[in-house]
Amino acid sequence: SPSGSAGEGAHRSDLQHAALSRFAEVYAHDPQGLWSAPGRVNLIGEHTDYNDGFVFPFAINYRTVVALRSRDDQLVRVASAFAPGEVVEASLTDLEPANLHGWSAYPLGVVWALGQFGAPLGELRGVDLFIDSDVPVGAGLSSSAAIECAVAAALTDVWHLDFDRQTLAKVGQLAENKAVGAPTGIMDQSASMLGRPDHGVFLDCRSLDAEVIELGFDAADLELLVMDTRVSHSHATGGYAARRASCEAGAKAMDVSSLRDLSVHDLPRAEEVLDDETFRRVRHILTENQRVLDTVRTLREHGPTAIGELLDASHVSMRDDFEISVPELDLAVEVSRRAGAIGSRMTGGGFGGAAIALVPRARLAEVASAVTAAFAEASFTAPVIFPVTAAGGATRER
Ligand code: GAF
Repeated sequence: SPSGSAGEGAHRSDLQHAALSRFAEVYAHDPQGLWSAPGRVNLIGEHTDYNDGFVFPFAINYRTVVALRSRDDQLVRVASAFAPGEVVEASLTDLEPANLHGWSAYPLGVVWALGQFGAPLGELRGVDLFIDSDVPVGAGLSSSAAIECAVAAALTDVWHLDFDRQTLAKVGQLAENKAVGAPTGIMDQSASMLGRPDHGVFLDCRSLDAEVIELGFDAADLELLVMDTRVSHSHATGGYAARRASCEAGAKAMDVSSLRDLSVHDLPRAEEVLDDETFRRVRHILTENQRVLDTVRTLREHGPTAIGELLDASHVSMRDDFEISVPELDLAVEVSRRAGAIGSRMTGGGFGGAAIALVPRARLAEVASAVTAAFAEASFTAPVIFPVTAAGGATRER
């Protein structure tokens, strides 16, 4: 469970040791190596990724670890701390997305997706895998991308595949889209592959050009607080896909291949052409793309204390135009702001999950207790509130 940034090194090594010993228990031999990949927080740029737009997430100090050992045959066996006692077996040569279910669809989906990107699965040796994670599940922090990226990084190493990090992000996305069945974009896997300590990943989802940009929260005495509402979301169900469909319909009605071809200057025409609901969906995307660019520029020119209003405006746009917020997220945002956050917004796909608040260190305790108290007052499930720091991307740990 979330333990904050304090003692991250010690905590990270605890998670690794647990995975190493659980691997040995399950498979009766030691793993040959250990890999990890982080979850992410999106600072700004929501639902813009599948519209070929801009995003600005960062990898966080919560990770998924994968212990692995090669086999002499073509079996892939996967076990995980999420499903104690269960070992799922598949053959490298007959993996099909339609046959993958439950938690094992994530790792096995990645194996299949590597094959789709050209890995010669028929010529490779199988593996035993064990997966553990401290990325909160269902909180909108991309626990699924963390699994996909950790598995993709591990397999790429042991199979000596020549894939760069952007390609591995696409492999993870393909697994998510086809094996898990969530029609998500490229943001989460990109953040998990490309993250760097104290940096955000500014990504153009059309060209896939990525630039890491210093966040400087620590130097400015700011903390990024995650407020997990405990309202569980799933992107494999209705709302996310419906928003994606609205965006596609909006682009079509505006006669462009994607909303990236439009900017805020096209809003007057969009308002004439589109029905009210589609117009509001499109307005969110066009203004959000602009806010990502403004955030990156503001951060560079004036530092992180100056980006608060952009975070606030992003939340309002998601709440009113894109309509993906829930009362718990709105409350967390509103109360954290009143208690001293300089900016606050829901993060991730929406319909639950977490909000983030950028908070002066001196106000941290006050913000957390105000939000907790407001949730109790509203009879909402108690939120889980913890700071995160920007961490490095997928890597071999040992
Ligand atoms: C989820 C998806 F996985 C991302 O691709 C992105 O669309 C995000 O929701 C919304 O910005 O995390």
